[in-house]
Amino acid sequence: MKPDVFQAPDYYNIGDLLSEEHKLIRDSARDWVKREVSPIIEAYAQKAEFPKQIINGLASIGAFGAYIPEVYGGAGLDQISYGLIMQEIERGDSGVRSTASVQSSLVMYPIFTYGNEAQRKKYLPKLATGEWMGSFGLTEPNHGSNPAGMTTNFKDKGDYYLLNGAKMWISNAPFCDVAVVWAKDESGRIHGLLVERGMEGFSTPETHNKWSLRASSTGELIFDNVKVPKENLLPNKSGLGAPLGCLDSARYGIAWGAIGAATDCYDTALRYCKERIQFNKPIGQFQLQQKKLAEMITEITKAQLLAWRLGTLKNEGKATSAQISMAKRNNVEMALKIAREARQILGGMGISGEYSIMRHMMNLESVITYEGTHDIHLLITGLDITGFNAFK
Ligand code: TGC
Ligand code: FAD
Repeated sequence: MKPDVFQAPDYYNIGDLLSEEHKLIRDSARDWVKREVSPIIEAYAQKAEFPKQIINGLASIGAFGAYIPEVYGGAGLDQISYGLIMQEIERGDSGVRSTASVQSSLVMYPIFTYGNEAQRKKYLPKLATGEWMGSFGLTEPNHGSNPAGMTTNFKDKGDYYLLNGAKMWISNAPFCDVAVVWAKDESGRIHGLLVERGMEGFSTPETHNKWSLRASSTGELIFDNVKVPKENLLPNKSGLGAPLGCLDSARYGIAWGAIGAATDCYDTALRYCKERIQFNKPIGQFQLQQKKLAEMITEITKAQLLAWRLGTLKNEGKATSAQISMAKRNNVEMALKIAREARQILGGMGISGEYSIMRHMMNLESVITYEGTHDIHLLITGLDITGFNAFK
């Protein structure tokens, strides 16, 4: 892969809206990605392996529990800082951002928000340093967009809960130390359970043959009569709203992350069009290539403003789930379209692993599907503005 010479576009001086602390956090994450992710990521994506050696570095830039209080090992930062960290990581690779999103928003967040003090103290410090890695099991083979239909269940056996069922498409599953698992009790109510590696009957086979998010490890969570200690149930919230609340946090991070992937594709295409000569001119002199680039920077700028405003609403505790859905949906589609256009600007070189564009493009095909598909987010907006539920 070519050396990383990325320069971040900021057409509307959105950087001026950030505090000095935000800029420091963004720049240290950006430097770390240049140093530790860019040189290795293409090789790991090609061999379909998560680069475990970057776990400590991810922890050091605050990627694990950015907004979790310091007393539990988190970085104690605000929501804009969390977004900026996700943006910079996904500039490197969506799969690496996935690992960080899951750890922060889907594992640490529910333990912090729905767990008791003993659970917070036991798990959060280890998750913040990356000593332990987590996964989040909501999706099942027959229940993806409709998690309310899940069949994974547990029975109260007096001293413990007996857990049975299976989850699929689970990021970090093959190497996780603890899984936040959503399952129904005997009355059909959904609860979160903390299932640890090593519990008898718990296995995590890896999912192979992915063309997307190849540098992220994906797998199943299988529960065959797993005896889960009663103290491993998250006590402070139950019902579908509990996992969906975690998704709000992860979807918010993705709205920022997608900007990172888009800016990497745009920056690569902009540089290439000034250097590549055809018909005795740089291809950037042709109007058709300028149209592509002008539209890209316009869409990136709109997405940056959306993410920043959403971040300020989140900091004030005012962001609604529907506002988060709109930003996730818009920004991921924006990034995917930009990746496709940027790939064309590079011609044949666009498909080569010498450049990051094709990897971003393939990754974004997962990002547009997970954490609620593009269509599900449209229906969430539709419900919010009309009051009519078109899911069912
Ligand atoms: P519905 O009846 O609408 O809601 C059930 C309860 O949940 C509440 N609620 C929410 N709470 C918090 N945040 C949200 N975003 C919420 N949306 C709904 C709601 O108020 C209600 O509460 P209560 O107290 O009245 O019971 O539920 P529904 O069954 O009709 O489903 C609605 C729908 C389709 C929007 C929802 O099921 C959905 O979002 N489906 C998409 C599933 C999804 O996103 N799965 C993601 C799996 S995790 C993942 O992909 C990780 S990838 C990680 C990575 O690698 O980065
Ligand atoms: P389906 O729900 O079967 O949807 C298929 C199509 O039907 C989609 O286009 C969808 O939009 C459409 N559709 C569904 N319902 C409706 C409707 N009511 N109206 C109109 N159209 C509809 N899950 C986790 O729990 N944890 C993870 O860590 C995780 N990581 C993932 C990592 C990767 C790489 C991938 C690909 C997925 C991951 N997922 C994870 C699962 C992801 O959240 C689901 O794939 C996603 O929610 C969609 O579910 P599905 O694949 O079953 O598609």
